[in-house]
Amino acid sequence: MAGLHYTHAVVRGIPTSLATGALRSSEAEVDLTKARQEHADYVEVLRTRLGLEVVELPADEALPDCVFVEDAAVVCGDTALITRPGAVSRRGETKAMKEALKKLDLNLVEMTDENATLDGGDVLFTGQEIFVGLSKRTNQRGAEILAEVFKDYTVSTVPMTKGLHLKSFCSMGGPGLIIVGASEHAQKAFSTMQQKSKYRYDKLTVPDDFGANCIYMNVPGKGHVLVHMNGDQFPESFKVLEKLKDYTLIAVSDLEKIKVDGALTCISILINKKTNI
Ligand code: CIR
Repeated sequence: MAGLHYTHAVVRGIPTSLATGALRSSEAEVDLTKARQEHADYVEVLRTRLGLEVVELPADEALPDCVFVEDAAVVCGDTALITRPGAVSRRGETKAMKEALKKLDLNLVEMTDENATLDGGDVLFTGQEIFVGLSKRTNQRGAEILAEVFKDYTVSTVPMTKGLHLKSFCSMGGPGLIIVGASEHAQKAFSTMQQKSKYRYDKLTVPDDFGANCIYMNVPGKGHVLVHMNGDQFPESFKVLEKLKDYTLIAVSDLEKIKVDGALTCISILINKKTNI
């Protein structure tokens, strides 16, 4: 499978404004020092354990959610679609992302249609095809533009009834394997994906929806590697993931960013330059 190898990552710093200004569904108070430490540890994992070249963009105080870079662009092969995020307060995040991806020599396409919205967190690339959640942040027009840009792949929509983004409750766990949360809406979304696909996917259900948000990579010399949230956060999901055979499992902490609805995939954009460019 071509798609689940990566060479580069783009991340962004955490502004102080995250604590008070980030969009969120809960009231829990964010400890910025801890959040920054967790983020530094995550970036270190990308660099040293996954062997990625990491581009770090500076935080922007005017953009409280800017650490969640995944939403500002969708990168697949040598093409990057700069999105039009669903939340107006997040639209400014695309500027720095566009410049960073340009420097990486990707072919850039910008979503300029004022009727379209798309957050990268709604986009699940399986290596063979793309699923896009129709959520509070991503609409039909956004999904259509995504399909026009990534013509080499089938793009199927997944209507969402709950949850922030499609990947708030699922992610790739390996070639042909999707990790899915146990909630009714997460399971329903998986069934929709399976019904719309000509491929067969294995499903690994974990008890916690957020616990299903992992980063899978096939790392040269290491094979299957899965970065997942540690046992302090989702002990029951952790137990399920621990059973994955022949995997290198890397546990990281995401406690502070979860308070503002950010999971593990949200805080990096993964790019494959070697094989596709
Ligand atoms: C938001 O509500 O937009 C941010 N507080 C969290 C975004 C998380 N991003 C993602 O799931 N891709």
